[in-house]
Amino acid sequence: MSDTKHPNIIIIYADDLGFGDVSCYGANDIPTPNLDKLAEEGLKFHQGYATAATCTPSRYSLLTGSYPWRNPDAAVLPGDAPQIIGIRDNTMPKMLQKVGYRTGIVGKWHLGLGDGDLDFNREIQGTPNDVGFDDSYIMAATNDRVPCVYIDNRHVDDLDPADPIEVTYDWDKAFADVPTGRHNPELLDVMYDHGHDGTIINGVSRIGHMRGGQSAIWDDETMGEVFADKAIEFIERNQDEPFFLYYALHQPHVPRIPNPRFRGVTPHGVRGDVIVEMDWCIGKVLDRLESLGLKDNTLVIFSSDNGPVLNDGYKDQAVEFNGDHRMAGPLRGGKYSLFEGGTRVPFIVRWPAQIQPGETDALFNQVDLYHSFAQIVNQPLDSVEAPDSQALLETLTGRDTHGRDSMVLEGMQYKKVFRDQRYAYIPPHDDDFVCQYTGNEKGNLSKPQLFDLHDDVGQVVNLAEQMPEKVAELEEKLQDVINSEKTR
Ligand code: NG6
Ligand code: CA
Repeated sequence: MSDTKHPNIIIIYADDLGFGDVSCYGANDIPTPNLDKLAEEGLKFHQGYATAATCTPSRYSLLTGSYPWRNPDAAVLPGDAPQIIGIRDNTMPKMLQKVGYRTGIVGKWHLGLGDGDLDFNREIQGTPNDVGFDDSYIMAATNDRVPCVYIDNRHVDDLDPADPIEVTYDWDKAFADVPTGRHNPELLDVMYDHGHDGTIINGVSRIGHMRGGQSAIWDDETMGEVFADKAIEFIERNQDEPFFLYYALHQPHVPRIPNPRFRGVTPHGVRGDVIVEMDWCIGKVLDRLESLGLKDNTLVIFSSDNGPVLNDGYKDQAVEFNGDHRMAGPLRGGKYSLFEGGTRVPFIVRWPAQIQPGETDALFNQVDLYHSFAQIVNQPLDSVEAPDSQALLETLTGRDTHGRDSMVLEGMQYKKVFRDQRYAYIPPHDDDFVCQYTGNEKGNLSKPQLFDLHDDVGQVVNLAEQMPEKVAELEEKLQDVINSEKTR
């Protein structure tokens, strides 16, 4: 049984959901009643951050307690990439296993699989099960990448051995007999825009190529429900012991393919519709938690892996239907961005037994969950464990309203921002200001940028020339973190 030293823990993690994308964070015409209820019953953070503005790096940090740029492999991965968390590495679920938790992941993984010779037709070595999860039911990478199949622990679910799966990300090795978006656009339900012109699965071309595995191919329209049901099964199976569930939703990442009953429920086309679908899935899981009598002593955390984007590879009319919806709320930038919209995301924490409902301005980063959970279960961390994770249980539970003094955030490809309690400092970076594919502002400039977030949360006025001492101070602090030993 759980007790307040061993509450159940559920991390609900959206994919590409922006700071302003749910109704409790200001999206008035995207109804998210289940998240609104979670926010009413819990603590709503105004300054909760993902560690990076893309997926793999943020997920890496969440689970390892280490900044992603410390690991050169922590970049957005293809679906056949080797696992980037080593089997001997410390992870949040391993730490919880040590104190008796049952651990599970359902949904998006995107941290690689296998150890270099990945074969989807065999038992896979190098899965979430090898880095701390007792149970896993996942997609390998993203819903726009092959292989488009679910993986149940170490096996592709529903695979017919007579129809093996082959996967490649190399156009030179593409399967001549398999239709692609590039060569067979007449077969598409949704036209690709950039990069997503490989194998056509369910009328949608993906990044990469796959052949075979027909019985195992997922149905995009039911994916939300499949993951919600698997999450519920995990909770039901483990209701009598403390459990940790990492429930990683695929919404609202592209391709956005809502279940038909959610089509048209918002004025914002498929992007709005899949956010409402996401909220419904979360409600289904949280309702079951409540009906099992587990709500009071379960710590539920809701957040997102990075900021929002409209056109991320398909002409799905997200751009046309966005209207005046502000995906990142008052923040500048979105996915891929060094500006606040890249990493500041919805962050809600509910634990009725221990947390008073309310709101907080405290600075909190998802990388801190590891150490903060260790505080709850009273598990000491060794000297190299979760090196960037701060012990912020008091902040997480609302008793402290300050949080971190500072943190390093990542835009793309290890490019960094230094954030203290008041300022965001973006060093000079030699790269594009605007992302050529998505139109999102990545925010790179050849000169330093400094923003006062107290007075200018939208990051309009660059103070760097006016405040050279502040720039120098924050640059030095950034270098200190970069050069610090990877120990605590
Ligand atoms: C990018 C893809 C984008 C998306 C992203 C991963 C192109 C041009 N863009 O490389 O569509 O798949 O990777 O998203 O291919 S994430 O949320 O998993 O980081
Ligand atoms: Ca993402």
